Amino acid sequence: MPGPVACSKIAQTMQTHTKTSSLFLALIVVTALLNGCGGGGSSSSESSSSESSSGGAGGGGGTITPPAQAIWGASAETGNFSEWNGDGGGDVFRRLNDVDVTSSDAIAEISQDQARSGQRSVKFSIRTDPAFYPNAAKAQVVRWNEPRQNTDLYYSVWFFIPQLFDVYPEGPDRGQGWLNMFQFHSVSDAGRVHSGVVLFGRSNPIARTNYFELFLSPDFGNNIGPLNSPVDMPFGRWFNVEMRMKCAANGQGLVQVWQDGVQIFNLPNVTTNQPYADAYCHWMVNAYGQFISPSPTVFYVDDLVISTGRVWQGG
Ligand SMILES: [Ca+2]
Repeated sequence: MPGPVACSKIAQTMQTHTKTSSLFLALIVVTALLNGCGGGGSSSSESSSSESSSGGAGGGGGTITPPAQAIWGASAETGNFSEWNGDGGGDVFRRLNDVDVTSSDAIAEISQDQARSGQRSVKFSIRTDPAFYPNAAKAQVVRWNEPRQNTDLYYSVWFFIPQLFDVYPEGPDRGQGWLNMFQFHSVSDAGRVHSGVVLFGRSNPIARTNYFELFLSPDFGNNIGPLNSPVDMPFGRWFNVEMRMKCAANGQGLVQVWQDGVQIFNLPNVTTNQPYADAYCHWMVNAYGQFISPSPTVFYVDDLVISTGRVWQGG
């Protein structure tokens, strides 16, 4: 953890560069956050920063990442989605059945309801009750620049889920409810798109718990059924999910996932990309689903980082 001098230096750098690009400013902010500088935000950000640095969020040790390894970040403190789409390397989407909408049925917005850093985070809100069927609502942020330039990277997100959610075991057409929260698509310039790797949010209605399920597309020849995390998903506090994702065809890929620094999935030698020279991966964090209670289904994400090395250092 750096001392006040280091944090002061970062703050000076931020002041010097307030007129530079939002992407550069965002990287400085994330660097400051990753170094435990807090940012002078709300009390909630200070408490969560303290929690993460002590390992109290559920395992592991610290969360300090060497700044040189972080190649992109988003703290939502710009008040808009410029960290995502300001450089053309990503975007934000609000959709029903994959058609863009502006209604309250699918919302992705910068919010001050919750914040892990500073005063803002990204809020997702989607309508998911059975009466809304057959619509599938999606609120989503995407980055494609970094995974296209480097096929083996670490992707870190802090989630805040306000309350327990139930994914209905059966919807009105006997279809199962689902909530896609973190995923990679395999995309090609020729227009081939496959949902390759997904973290679904699942619920156990008996135990009253939520947990992640990892899904790898059988379209790529993976003979791996959905895998359930051994760790419950907390609600009412910030928690971290980090995935090392090697985007590769022909069994050369790798998927590792940690929750609050504790490894919950480790799948070497899997296929995560299509076997075409022009195929690459997109990273998406989203509320995307159907048949979920409560509706609207709401959660927040903050302090997202893409890095060439582990973001959570204590796991
Ligand atoms: Ca923030």
